[in-house]
Amino acid sequence: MAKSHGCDSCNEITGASTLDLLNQDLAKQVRTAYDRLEDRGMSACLFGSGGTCCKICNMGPCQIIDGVDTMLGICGATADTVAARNFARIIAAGTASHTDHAREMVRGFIATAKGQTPHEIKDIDKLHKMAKLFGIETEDRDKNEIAVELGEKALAEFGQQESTPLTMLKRAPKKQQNIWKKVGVEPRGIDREVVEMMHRTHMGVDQDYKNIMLQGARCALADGWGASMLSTELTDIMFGTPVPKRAIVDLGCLKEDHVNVTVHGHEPLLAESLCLAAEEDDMLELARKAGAKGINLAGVCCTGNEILMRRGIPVAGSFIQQEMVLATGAVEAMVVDVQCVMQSLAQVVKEMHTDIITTNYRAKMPDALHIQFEEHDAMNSAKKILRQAIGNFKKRGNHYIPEDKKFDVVVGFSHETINYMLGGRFRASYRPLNDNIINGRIKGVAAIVGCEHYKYADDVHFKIAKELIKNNVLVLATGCAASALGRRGMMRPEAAAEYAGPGLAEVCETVGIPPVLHVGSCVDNSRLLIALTEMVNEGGLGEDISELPACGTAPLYMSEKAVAIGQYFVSSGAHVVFQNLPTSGGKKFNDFLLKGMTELYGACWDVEEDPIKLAHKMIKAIDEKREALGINKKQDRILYDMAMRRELEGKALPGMGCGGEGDKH
Ligand code: BF8
Repeated sequence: MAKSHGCDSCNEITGASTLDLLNQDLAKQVRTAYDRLEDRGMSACLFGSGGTCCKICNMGPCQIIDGVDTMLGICGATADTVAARNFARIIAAGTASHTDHAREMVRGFIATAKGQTPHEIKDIDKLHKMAKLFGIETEDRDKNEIAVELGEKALAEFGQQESTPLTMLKRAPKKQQNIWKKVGVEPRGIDREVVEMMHRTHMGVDQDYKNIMLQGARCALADGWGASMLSTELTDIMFGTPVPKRAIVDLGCLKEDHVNVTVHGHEPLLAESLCLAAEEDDMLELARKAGAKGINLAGVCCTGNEILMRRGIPVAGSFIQQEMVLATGAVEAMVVDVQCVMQSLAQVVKEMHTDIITTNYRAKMPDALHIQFEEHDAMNSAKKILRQAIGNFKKRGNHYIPEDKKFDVVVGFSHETINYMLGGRFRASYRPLNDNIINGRIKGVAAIVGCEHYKYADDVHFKIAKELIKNNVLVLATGCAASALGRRGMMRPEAAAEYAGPGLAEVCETVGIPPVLHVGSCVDNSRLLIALTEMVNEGGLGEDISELPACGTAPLYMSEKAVAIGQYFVSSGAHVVFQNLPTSGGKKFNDFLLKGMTELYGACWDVEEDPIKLAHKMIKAIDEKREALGINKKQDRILYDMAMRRELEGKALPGMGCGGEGDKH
């Protein structure tokens, strides 16, 4: 392997498609993040990494050293205060990103209900459930009328100023709600919590790290139980709640004889419109005239996860593969909106026929083409984008598609799916999951979520998941972590027999599910909050989330959003392990995150770089909960007898397991 791509021995790159591509002459001409990481030639600043570089006012920047009196901030700020302020601002930025995404989805939802978009209100059942939660009358009312009222009430939650907690908090277990009330962290309005967080971390305001983190928790909760949950649910109502689907992931999903259009970013309004437009006769005719057999849409990052979950559209790549997707030379256009889009993309395609098309006024890029996506004229916007891509097909030059590098996946595990998958369509319930946890077949539930980045090996998610499922822990995955696990074959039902411990394998094989379930995009981590709540409500596993044998990790966190997600899980009672946190420079503050928070929420943060040790920290956390619940006694493994199998098999999903015709949904 050549020295290029920061890949001397390729220790950090193990993904088969990436290695294959980087070995091609075409890709060797492209500068990727691996090259930039190596070329930078300097390690990360210790003050920045430890969270003690303060650049909040212009007296500094001040580098603080904990315990050294001469190295306080000029204002006297201590390492703990500075680390807490910086950490809280990361949460605020992450929350703002999810919030702004969610607001766009709610606006799109209202426009859809008013008939101003090509979409429609699809999931009436969920519409009614959400309407009930918001106190909206549904009887004898048209679905669009209900949806307009729901959308407007949801939109009001962003700007809400009063001290009424956000509506979605009511979905949490009662005890959880009481904890938040007692600690004083119930979010009041979504935007308000971000603004207050930024204010409280301004120079000379909140100087008590514990108090700063009360607002940090409130801000993060406004993300998880507020913005993200609204986004997930309203998007489901509009585009359909995901149900299990077979699909493929990885670079091999690009097609030689099709116009390849990749959709990268986060807000699915654009991607859904492209999906509709790509099926229209005039677009297909245009593609054929250009010499292509059709239009092949493929996703990247979380937009990819959104259309994968709902439509089974393939994911070409996740965060660390975005440059690789382009380096194939086989993509006619990469259409981007907001978040996690690297500025290098336009440079990667400089000598290629590919257009990088920005589509959102909030996110433009030098050297890219901008075609504004107008939600009120969505089809025309989408067609304009597709026309541009089709026009490039004939110009495709040297290219290489690693065609054999793709994996089958089964995706679409919304919390509703998990519900009827294990409980059966006519008796949807988390009971069988809880029972299997109580009887020890399944040790517990782990979430592997969040990003990827270039500083660690690309098989970290895989190693963690393998260790967890070997120990009978059911894994739920979202975001780029989910794509990474899909690329390692962990989302095929057969993965249960290959990797899972006997108890988990037995349950997975009986129901016909993979041992790693794809739950969606990063915003869809809110689905995990609801799944955990359902487990509590089902009974037998404690009264709040902190009592459940459950644990989460974002082992390759890159984005600020991952920290907001981590904090809303911790504040909701779930133990969370990251590879590192930018807080180690403030000892007392760091200890507070890693231990002290437990007193408030029954859960705290944890850090561990080694993937196997990280998995075992998660298993230990799960075992401790089992111990506390009194269900950790060594039990003789009870094999399913025929009657028990028949009982569960009757609940399997169509096309998976042995559900048969009778259980179609
Ligand atoms: O929201 S997992 S790298 S794409 S931030 Fe970004 Fe991280 Fe991927 Fe999606 Ni989430």
